[in-house]
Amino acid sequence: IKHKIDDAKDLHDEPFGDVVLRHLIYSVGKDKTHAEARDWNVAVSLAVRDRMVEGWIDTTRHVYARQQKRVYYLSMEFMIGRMLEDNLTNLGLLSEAKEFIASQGLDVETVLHAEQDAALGNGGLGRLAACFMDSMATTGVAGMGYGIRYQHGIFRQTLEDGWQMEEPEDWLFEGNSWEFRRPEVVYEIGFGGHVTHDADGKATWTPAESVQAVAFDMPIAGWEGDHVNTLRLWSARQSGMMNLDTFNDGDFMAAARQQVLAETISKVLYPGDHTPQGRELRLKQEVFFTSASLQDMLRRFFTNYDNLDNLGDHVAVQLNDTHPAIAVPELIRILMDLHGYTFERALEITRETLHYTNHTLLPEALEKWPKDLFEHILPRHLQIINMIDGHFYQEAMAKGLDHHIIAGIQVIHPHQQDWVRMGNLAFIGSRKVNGVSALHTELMKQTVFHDLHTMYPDKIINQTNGVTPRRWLLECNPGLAGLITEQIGDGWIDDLEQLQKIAPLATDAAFQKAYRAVKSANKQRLADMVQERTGITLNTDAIFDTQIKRIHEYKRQHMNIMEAIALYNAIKADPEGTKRGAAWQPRVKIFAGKAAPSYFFAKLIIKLINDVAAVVNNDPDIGDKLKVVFLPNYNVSMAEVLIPGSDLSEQISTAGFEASGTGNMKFALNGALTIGTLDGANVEMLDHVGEDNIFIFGLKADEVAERQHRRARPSEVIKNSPMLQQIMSQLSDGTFSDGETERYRDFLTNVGDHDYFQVIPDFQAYWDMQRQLDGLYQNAEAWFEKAILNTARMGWFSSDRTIRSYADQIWRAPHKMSGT
Ligand code: 26V
Repeated sequence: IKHKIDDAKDLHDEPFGDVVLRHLIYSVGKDKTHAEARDWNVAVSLAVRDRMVEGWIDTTRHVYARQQKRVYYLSMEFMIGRMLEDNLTNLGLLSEAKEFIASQGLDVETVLHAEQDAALGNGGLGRLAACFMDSMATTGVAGMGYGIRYQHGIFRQTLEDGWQMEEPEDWLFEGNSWEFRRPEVVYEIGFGGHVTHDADGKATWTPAESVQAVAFDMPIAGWEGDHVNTLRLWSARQSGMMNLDTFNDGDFMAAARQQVLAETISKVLYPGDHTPQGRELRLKQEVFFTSASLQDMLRRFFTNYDNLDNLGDHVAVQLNDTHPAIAVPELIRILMDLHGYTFERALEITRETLHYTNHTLLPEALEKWPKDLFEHILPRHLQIINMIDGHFYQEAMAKGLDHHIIAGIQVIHPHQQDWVRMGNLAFIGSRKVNGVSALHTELMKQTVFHDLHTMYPDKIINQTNGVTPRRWLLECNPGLAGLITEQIGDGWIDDLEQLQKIAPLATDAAFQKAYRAVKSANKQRLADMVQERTGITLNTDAIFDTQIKRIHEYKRQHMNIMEAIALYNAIKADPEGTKRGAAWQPRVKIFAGKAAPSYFFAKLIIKLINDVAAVVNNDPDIGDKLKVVFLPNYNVSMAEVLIPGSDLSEQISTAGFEASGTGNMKFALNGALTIGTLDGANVEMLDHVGEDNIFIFGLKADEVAERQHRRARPSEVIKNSPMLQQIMSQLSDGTFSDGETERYRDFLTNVGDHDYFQVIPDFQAYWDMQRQLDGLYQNAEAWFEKAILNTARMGWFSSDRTIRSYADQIWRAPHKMSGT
């Protein structure tokens, strides 16, 4: 790749190592003898960044010159992880950089990993946004991500006596080599105040307070570094200078206080994922980044066009869940109050421009704000929402909908005026609304958005999630990536369906051997990490059985740990397996994930996992046959070790509750077999890998819904299951709680009496499938044939495919075809 930037010296002629050394001295300010790993990491990062800048400026020029349609991805969360290896990879500099680092007598891993994860998200939604940034750049979409530059990302999880503790995270402490501060890009964001109308009815909103949003940009290079997009994150600062009058009065503290208050807005990420917290600060965060982003994109729009009539032809905005849904009234407000459009026309333009992705059907995760709070912070926006509701009512009447039905889907229910419902707002204000897997999209139509779907039958479409093969195969699993490239060349990296070409090798003895060797090495790397972080020694001949994701009842980590208890009991009762007539297949159960700080039951599940681990791992009767591991502080970097090193992937959510899942895709791509329910994207993985190669069990979504509807109780099932009875009595008799009988009381009530998430009715099928997998694992050829077929058939789950599909079906935006 060569770009022509007039005033830039041709950096490609300077050896990469020389650039690194120059940065070490002149940017970091250290010489070789004093530089530490982090200093080298910064120097290498700055050297890569230099090369990215050329493509970045070039891309900006091209997009501008061609007036290419722009796509804006608005997301409260970006779960990026480390960036150095990603950027080195996409720029084609990885081996050069590694050689140079080694030539300086340094440990390559230590230098590359001396970077804090950018963990500006909670889980799946934020990680998807990060994969999308990579894929938009790779597929040549003129895409820009907009979010918040949180000073503190998701909390650091530690364990104290097996209980989760939270500590603040401070990713920016050592600086961020990737960002460019843009002090000239700054917007005012208003809150509160009042609205006046002039004689013509034109509204003027006078906010009572305002803060400034300052831009920080990070370049996002696609595969081969040609196309470089921007992730623009907003940081909050006090509007105007510190109040000088106050300052001169000597009340410095009062002035400083104002500053702290303003900066609070981008201070910290909300750590809940599906547990809502209706906090004023969170609403302000949403308004803050959405308004800044809209102002910024319109400023850019006006450098090309002189009116907003055809905004939707040139700009597509994607709302990542409802968090930026305030974009609907905000864009209408800008169009009406600042540019003189009528309400009807403003709504039309908005509905040509905005699109909304839904990521969960869980009722408690659907955002709604108290109307009073909303009115207090956003008086003009509330007026506009009322206009939207009025207009929507007419539209719905015209389509023959019943008054009561309409009430149920308006933004504000006319008879229960206490809530502003953001899902309805996003739906009504958008051109397209999408779910993230086929099943989830179907359930959206049938349940939460049923009546809105009847009214706009073409609005909801599916866009099944995907993952970037650069981070989630090429970088995290260099052994497997190398093996694949040896066989089929490297075209798969940006055309993942080419992996099909390795399918014929699934039964090839030499290929199997090489594939197994890669898996063994990855398991060893994982075992080393576990040893280092927990002191537990793992037997790498065991099945590495891994469940990594946020801790939540619907994801059913508790079903998994109950299965571990049952297995422990079975091994205790028959240590050599003589009674069952077969030796036990050794197994390691690995868990990692964070619980929302206020979610007591999820924290109790973590405690239970650790309690079970303490008993099982120290029982001499068990030895290597079973180990239970909980790895604290799960993050993207940890996933990059866990996923390639696992044999079995746990995707066991209650059917109908996991919108898609993306971890499921990463594991299968890296050759782990899936044990899972017919939920989310598992359903489509089954279609692609074939039923012989995925291990599906349990109730289907409609069966779950039916049982939940009639409040079916688990007692009957427990009565007929000695296995479950033993688990339940051990949880109440203190077997796993040092004799303390109260600790798992809430657990027993939740699962034993109500069991909303259907752990009990699914348990036997889950156990049976696990034992079937034990048997399969003992036939290595059969197991690895399936593993290889998983890798070969997961190509469709590349986020490049997802992004091209959004570009074609939603954004109507140009992109590069695959493999070109
Ligand atoms: C909801 C809330 C509620 C208010 C407090 C803060 C907060 C933060 C995030 C959310 C939405 C969480 C939804 C989510 O992460 N969904 C996940 O999205 C993934 C990408 O589409 C998908 O693979 C997972 O199945 C889905 O759970």
